[in-house]
Amino acid sequence: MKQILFITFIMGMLIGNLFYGAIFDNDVQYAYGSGIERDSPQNWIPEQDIKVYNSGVVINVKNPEWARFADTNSMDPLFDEDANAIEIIPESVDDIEVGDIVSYKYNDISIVHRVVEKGIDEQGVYFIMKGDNNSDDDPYKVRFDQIQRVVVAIIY
Ligand SMILES: [Ca+2]
Ligand SMILES: [Ca+2]
Repeated sequence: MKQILFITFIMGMLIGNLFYGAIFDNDVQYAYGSGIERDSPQNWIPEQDIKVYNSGVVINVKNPEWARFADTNSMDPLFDEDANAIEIIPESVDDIEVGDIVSYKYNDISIVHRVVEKGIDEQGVYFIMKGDNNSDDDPYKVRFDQIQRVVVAIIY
């Protein structure tokens, strides 16, 4: 039986009613520009699983985990130490694609970087990771058993 957990963000206290109209009346917002296409995260949470009410926001997601970040700057400007994130545990190697932001174990630390390459070698599937703000890829292949979670929402 699949269990659905609910996360409720009480935004009513944080965002005044005046701002609701400005934010939520526009269904689609455009980030205008002429930049090149880059790999973005997959659509982990379908639109119908995000409910926006006057009193708050409910995101319907299975097995959510709360996450915070260390101030390493490697993912600036996307998120920094004050951001919170919702992460989920991926079920299989097929779930992870280029563009996703995942946390993985390396030695005793947890690193949160973006998948920039997915390939196959003699040991199976591997991922190459990179901090958005780093000039170089992480210098090793990451395997699925090192991957802990996938970032599905960032909250500022
Ligand atoms: Ca894109
Ligand atoms: Ca920083």
